[in-house]
Amino acid sequence: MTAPTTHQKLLEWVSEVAELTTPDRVVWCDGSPLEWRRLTDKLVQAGTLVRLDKKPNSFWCASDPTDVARVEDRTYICSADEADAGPTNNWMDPLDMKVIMTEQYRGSMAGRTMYVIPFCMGPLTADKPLLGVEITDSEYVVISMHIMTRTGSDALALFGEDADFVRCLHSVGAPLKPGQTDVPWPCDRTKYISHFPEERTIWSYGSGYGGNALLGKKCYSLRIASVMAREEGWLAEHMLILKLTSPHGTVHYIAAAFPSACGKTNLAMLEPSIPGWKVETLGDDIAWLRFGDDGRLYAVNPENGFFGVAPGTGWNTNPNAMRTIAKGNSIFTNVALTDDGDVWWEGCTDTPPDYLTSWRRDDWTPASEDLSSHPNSRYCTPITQCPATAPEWDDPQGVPISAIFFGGRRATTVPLVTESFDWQHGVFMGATLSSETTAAAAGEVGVVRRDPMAMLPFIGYHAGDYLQHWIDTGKRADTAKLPKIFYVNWFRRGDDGRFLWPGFSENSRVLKWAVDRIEGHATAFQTPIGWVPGAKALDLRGLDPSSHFDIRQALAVDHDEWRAELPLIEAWFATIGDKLPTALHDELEALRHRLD
Ligand code: SAT
Ligand code: MN
Repeated sequence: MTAPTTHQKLLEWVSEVAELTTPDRVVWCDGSPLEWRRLTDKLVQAGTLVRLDKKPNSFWCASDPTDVARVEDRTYICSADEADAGPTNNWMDPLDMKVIMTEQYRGSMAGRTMYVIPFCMGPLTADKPLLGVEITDSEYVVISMHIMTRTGSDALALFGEDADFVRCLHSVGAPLKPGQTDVPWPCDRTKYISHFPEERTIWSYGSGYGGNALLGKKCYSLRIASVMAREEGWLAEHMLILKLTSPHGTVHYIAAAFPSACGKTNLAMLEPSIPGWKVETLGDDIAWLRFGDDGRLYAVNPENGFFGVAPGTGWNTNPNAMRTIAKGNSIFTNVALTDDGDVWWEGCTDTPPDYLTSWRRDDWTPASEDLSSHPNSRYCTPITQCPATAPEWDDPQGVPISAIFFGGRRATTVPLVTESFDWQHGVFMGATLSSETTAAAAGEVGVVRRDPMAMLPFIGYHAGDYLQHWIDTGKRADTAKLPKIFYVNWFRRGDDGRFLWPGFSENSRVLKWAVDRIEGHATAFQTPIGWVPGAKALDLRGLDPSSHFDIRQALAVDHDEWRAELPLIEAWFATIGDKLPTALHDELEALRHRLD
């Protein structure tokens, strides 16, 4: 096949990789519906995908049971200098890593097709489109990239003769000997997800799943982009972007950072419970924030689809996600398959079907002990299909952000909502963000860990430098034009373990309070940790007063709990080391002082 480009460096890189990995053939992807058809047919034949009867152009997929989430312990930032990776990333010398991985890649695509996927993160019409090319031996990756990025000929047209692009090399690491039959989900026991920030290069080996393999997502749009953003004076963040319209037609855009699987997608597509208010979505996972000519921060979603956690997504928790996937053109990975060719997962409907094929490909009935779907199972679906998508989601200028929300999953201590005193205090809130771990990453579930700006696994450089960059970003701007920063916790529980706040669509009441604060017509109490509303300041009309929720307790600032939090924050700051911004140390001392 002749290459559809005259970009010399790209051509050279493609032949170098082909020489190393020895695929049977090289295919340049054009991103067309025909290509989708060809590859999905091939995957159905291979047993990787099952075509769904009940959703048009949609597929069920079960991964190898060992390849189900991002592998943070196998994820490396290979900066030239170890000090640039910092204590929160795994580091290896780039040359050493390349020696190891070159041997892994040698012959790794034998018996397979090597696909070259040109793609663009963010609108194709951007002034300076951010381009990438993923080379992969996985058809599943190609079709997922169709959904998650702007891919194919339209993207390749932007490369010209010599445009810069991020090199993303991926192999599942499962070469086939002549005549050897393939497995439905090829992968290798050994895995590496390596980033070379100075070279804007990503090398991924051994996994076919999600953020390990769809390299435009976390690897490029967060880890590599965060390095670019620091150099160029912008922010690449793990944030949803939503548009909130009041009954009077006033519009505010909000960006919000939560660790994986804390309800970010649900918030992005929220259906407000308060009459007259409207939420539209511009993105559910990643935001690139740049200053506009007017001095405000503008957000762009670099992605083109949603890669959402399936379990817990249902008509009562996220009807817009359900409507989006009902339109088809979607891939479902590690959920359960129904007898009549549909998908199901825990929380999809109230009552499970009588019989399912589980994500492990086993027979499953409601009496089964195991879950039908993996807790990190996913739907992958185009953003354009979401009825709640805002028309301006693809605007290359992005949208001006009024508020930034940080949130985590905490059973205690952290109130439903707190407004920061100022930008620096807001950065402190983000820097000390903590959450109980979920199934989105391999490892133990339910442990409280610090997760600065929900970026801990995604900062492509030293966490201390990253926090300093946040502080500096505030200094570069006119304070009045900066977004206000809020800290939320939908997950606080009472002594008896019950949730204190109903969450989901009721979270619109918190959004409303936040924009009312921005517009200067909502009250709050000054507390040691920031501005916190009294129960009367929240619009609670229509909320069942006899419900078992306890708004007062959800909003309470317990000084003892916060005093107990101080040494935990101190210990977390100590792990960042010398590069912790003095401003954040000052904020901690100021908090201690206010609690005395
Ligand atoms: O696997 S992904 O990194 O794409 C999803 C997530 O962890 O949020
Ligand atoms: Mn995420």
